Amino acid sequence: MSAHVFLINFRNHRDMYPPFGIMYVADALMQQGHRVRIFHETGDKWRDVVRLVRDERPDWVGFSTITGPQLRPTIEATRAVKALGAPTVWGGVHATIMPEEALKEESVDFVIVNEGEITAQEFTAALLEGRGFENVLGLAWRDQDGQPHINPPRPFITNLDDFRPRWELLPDIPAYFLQSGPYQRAIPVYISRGCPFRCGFCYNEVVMKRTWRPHSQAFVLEQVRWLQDHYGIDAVDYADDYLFGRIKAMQRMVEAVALPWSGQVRVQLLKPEFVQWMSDTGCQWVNIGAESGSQAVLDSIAKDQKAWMIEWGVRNLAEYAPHIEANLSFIIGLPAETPAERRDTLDLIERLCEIHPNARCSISIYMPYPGTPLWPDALARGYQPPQSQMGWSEFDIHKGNTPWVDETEGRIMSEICDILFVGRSQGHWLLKPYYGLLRWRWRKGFFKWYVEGALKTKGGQLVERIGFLRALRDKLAPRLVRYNANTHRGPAAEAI
Ligand code: B12
Ligand code: SF4
Repeated sequence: MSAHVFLINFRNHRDMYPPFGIMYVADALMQQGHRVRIFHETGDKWRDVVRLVRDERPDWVGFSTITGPQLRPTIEATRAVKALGAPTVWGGVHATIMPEEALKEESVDFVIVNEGEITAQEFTAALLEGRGFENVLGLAWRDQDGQPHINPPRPFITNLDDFRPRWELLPDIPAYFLQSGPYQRAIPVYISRGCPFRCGFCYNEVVMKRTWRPHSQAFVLEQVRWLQDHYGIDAVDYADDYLFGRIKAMQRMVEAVALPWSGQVRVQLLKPEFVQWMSDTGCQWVNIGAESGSQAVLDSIAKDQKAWMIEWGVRNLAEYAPHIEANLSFIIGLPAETPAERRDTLDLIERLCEIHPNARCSISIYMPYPGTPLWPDALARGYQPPQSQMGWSEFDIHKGNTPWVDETEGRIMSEICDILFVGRSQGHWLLKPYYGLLRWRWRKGFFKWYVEGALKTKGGQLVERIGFLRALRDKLAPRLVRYNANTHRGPAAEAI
């Protein structure tokens, strides 16, 4: 008996990363002869997907979930699919960290917890054969009386190579190309799972249990060569949580792939010799979880990193491989952070951007996730988790999510950081006073009465409504402002 399955991942308009989770689950199902369709759509397209469910009547419909705004279209679509009578299944990190909560959303029939490949196979078999679900490891479900059941967890897949991401199910692979330095056809690949570290805010300790598993070199090479032969990719972006889970082995992997690359590194790796190796092997950019400029905050989240190393690592990059772009991410509003420690982070961001012309520093506002090591602390400090799945969709790393970060100030801080230190926008002399004001705010840590932001939003809305003003803006904005188009994929007006 074979099933017809829809797997759906809603994305926001700026994110164009292949939906690896459902690409792997699709492979597991296809290996067993099932028919699978993948949808990777922006949230506003959810009705179109539901229309196809009505027309094609799949045996079950699966949704990939991440905590935050992406949940809203996921919930809308799940409700509509459920109303059509198709069984609904949630998977992905969000559903994994709160399966019982997810089942409280009445439209969710099943949750596949953690790695989905084998659980999806066994679940499909049980569904088609009309068997009970109690023996499917890693499945959460409701019985006929509506009682939730969380089955025992499924052990991790021992050989990652047993499953491969089904690229051929994506309708438009070139849509996932990124720019990587001078290379225009870089594509994300995913070659390991997990991370050996234990950062207190991260999903890794609770979901991946600090394990780290790579694909074999032969597997990675086969995938990359296929993408080269069929789509002419000219660089890769290693999308892994932590690329260098085993340093020497992964260096050999990068050398064997022999394509310009980007990926995650921790600052302690950035010794001169390592930076030289990165440069020699064609590294174009790196993502670095810097998190905080304060040692006390880093210790409170078990980052296992010295604060001075952030500046030291970025200095080494600037000295030995200045063409490598460093994307450093920071978290504001971690539970133990004092105002002075927040100041340390804001100051550090400014210094890093002075040290390295190719450093981009972004901030996220802390969001507590259930099960993460910091969760009990967040609750103890008065954080009240949302009571519904729609409530979790309000989470947003660009605004305050906890009682100790004001929602609006978080948003303002995030926007100013984006303009000054991610886009590194620079303006025509006419815009100088405006940028000066933003910089003053940053130095003073003053994120109230954001009049210039409100004026910009109102002005932007007006311009958007009037045809000739819109055309004028599109013509003038690129001349008035210089910004990093790679990090600011939106229109020029968003970078000002
Ligand atoms: C690449 C990546 C992105 C990409 C693309 C994400 C995508 N298309 O899914 C981009 C850059 C767009 C991105 C954005 C964000 N991300 Co992100 N991202 C990742 C990263 C590094 C890899 C995701 C991935 O491809 N994994 C590989 C696959 C194989 O694993 P998987 O997705 O977990 O899938 C497996 C299982 O979960 C399950 N499964 C997944 N989906 C489904 C669906 C069904 C039906 C079934 C049965 C099973 C199943 O089976 C899969 C195979 O075993 C993860 C960390 C990680 N390692 O997972 C963070 C991660 C998922 N991201 C995270 C976050 C917070 C975000 C953002 C909210 C951050 C932001 N900038 O706002 C946004 C949200 C984007 C959105 N769509 O709303 C968090 C999520 C935490 C949470 N509580 O949900 C993570 C875990 C990072 C972290 N360390 O905390 N992200
Ligand atoms: S190093 Fe990155 S992926 Fe690993 S636990 Fe820390 S935040 Fe998570």
